[in-house]
Amino acid sequence: METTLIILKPDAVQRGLMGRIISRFEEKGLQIVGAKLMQISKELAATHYKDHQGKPFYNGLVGFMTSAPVLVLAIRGVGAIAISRNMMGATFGSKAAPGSIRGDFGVSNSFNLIHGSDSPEAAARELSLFFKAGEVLDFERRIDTWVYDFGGGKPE
Ligand code: IDP
Ligand code: MG
Repeated sequence: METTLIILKPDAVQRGLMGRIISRFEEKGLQIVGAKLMQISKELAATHYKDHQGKPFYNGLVGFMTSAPVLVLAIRGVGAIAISRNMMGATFGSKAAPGSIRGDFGVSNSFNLIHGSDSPEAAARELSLFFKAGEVLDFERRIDTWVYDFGGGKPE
């Protein structure tokens, strides 16, 4: 099982899209194991987006991400990182495919609704930035025996 960090960005919160976006992850079968409504500080945004420092869009990105509250989620499942990235769609709302979250709910390239970790290393780093020990929960869902095929002993 993988756990990934998802952020519903300020535009998703302000536009009232939190519930619809969370529903997509739940309907897919992924498990929400952490959730926090928060306003990101400039320092946390800079640490989170450190790989983008110096890029032309960096200052706008940090300004946007700190402008209003976000909903931070920890989402778990087999292959959750890649599955979530596919569900999010391409970075730019103008290019993201219909059926994806960015493709269905937005047109902007910078106000693109959602962040998702892009690798297991990024997920571990980002989860530890946004959640303290004990805030990401381990709990059993009975429905998992129907979400996954456990016939081979492990979830498939
Ligand atoms: P990702 O969110 O799909 O992983 P990244 O390339 O990691 O995309 O960029 C991080 C965020 O920075 C994007 O989600 C978007 O909000 C913003 N961003 C990236 N490239 C541009 C750009 O060319 N113009 C404006 N904003 C951008
Ligand atoms: Mg990225």
